[in-house]
Amino acid sequence: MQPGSCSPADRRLSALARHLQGSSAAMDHRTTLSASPTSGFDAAGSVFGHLARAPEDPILGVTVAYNKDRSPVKLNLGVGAYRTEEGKPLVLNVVRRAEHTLVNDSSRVKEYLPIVGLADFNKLSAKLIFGADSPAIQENRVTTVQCLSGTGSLRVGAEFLAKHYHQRTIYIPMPTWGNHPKVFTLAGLSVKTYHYYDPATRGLNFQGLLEDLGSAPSGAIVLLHACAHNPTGVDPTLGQWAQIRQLMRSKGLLPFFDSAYQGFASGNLDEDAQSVRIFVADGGECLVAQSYAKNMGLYGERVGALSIVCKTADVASRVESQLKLVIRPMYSNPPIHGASIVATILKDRNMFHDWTIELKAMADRIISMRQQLFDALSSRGTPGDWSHIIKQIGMFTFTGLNSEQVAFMTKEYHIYMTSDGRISMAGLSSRTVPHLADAIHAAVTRAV
Ligand code: KET
Repeated sequence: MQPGSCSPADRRLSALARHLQGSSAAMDHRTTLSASPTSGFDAAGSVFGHLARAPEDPILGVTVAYNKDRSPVKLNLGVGAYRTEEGKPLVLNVVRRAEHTLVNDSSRVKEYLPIVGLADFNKLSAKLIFGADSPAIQENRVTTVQCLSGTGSLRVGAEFLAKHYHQRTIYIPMPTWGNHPKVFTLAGLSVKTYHYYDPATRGLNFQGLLEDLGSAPSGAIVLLHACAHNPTGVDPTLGQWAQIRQLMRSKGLLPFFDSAYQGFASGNLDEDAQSVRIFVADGGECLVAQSYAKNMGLYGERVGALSIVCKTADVASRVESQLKLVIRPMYSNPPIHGASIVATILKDRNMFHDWTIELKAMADRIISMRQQLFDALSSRGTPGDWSHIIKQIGMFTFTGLNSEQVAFMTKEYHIYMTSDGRISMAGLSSRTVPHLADAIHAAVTRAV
């Protein structure tokens, strides 16, 4: 497929764009209506009576449905959130320690942070993703702003690009995290897709990716998952990353990395940052959105960062001045607590070390769940090749189960997952693997 030609995914994106435009047009219309004292109200007198009920979010809505289920065997493999072997959410020990340090420090106050957030947090976040010895950091060519987790970082980056970058088209992989097209479209970018996943091999469609990016218009923005691609669990090899970089730089395509899983793919923070570092090493420009939701388990603290690597220190400081104009009217300045936890851990050698151990333990538990699920399906003789369960990496397995099979597993086995067949391996435990394997076996042997 040529980029620009109309694939089903592109058509869905255009429909989303039309829908979003339609709702603002409708809003203008209603503004006019409600100015009249006799219209804009429903029978009960509500000015909002005309609203249709919106569907639940495809990922977070899975948790809503799960919470309503009263079955004792119910299992939530929807949202990408780590659970222990006991199926409980985990607060890392190192996070507890950092919080104690913060609470016991009576010199700490609750003043507003600057618009760009906590200075230490920003510096240390840049080092974490680009490497402590990164020339871009040493040359002050990187501006980093604290944002509301990964999503907020993507949104601020997208708003900045829509306002100041000459190309408004962003290419996202197909498939990708379901929120990507919405974040970018609402920020004012026009979204197109590039081939990424090959359902036949359950691996990377590298040829399709190269062809699509090769025919993208010069200057287009390209969204890349730094590691542990969501939902497929399929990443390019380092050699393939080198080729992607070469192609993108030769065409002047602008990389926008989404790094939501640093440390979760391999268990090693540096290894999982290699894709980003390959791009930064050539001296070119790029954007990176970082999240601490998964790798520090700080989901609800909403802590992340947007970094923009520029050609010169002077450009970077002007970019930062403009980022402040994007952030100030959006949420003024970011919250202090989560960023303080991260900064406390990243700047203390011992705490940093302890974090890497806990992170590796989470990554290893996920890898062991992969093996256990694969073994459980093999021992049941479940039809099909399930080796992708152990080949894919990161938090998710893209099982290949279709939406009917997923619906069957939810109805009959109380197993909750997104309708595209993605399961969060982090939500599994040795205790629940047999139940999931039974459900998959039944779904592929009995369901349509
Ligand atoms: N990028 C990717 C690729 C991603 O999977 C997520 C979250 C985010 C960004 C945003 O994370 P934040 O919490 O804003 O730092 N994904 C999981 C949760 C969600 O959908 O919000 C998920 O896919 O289950």
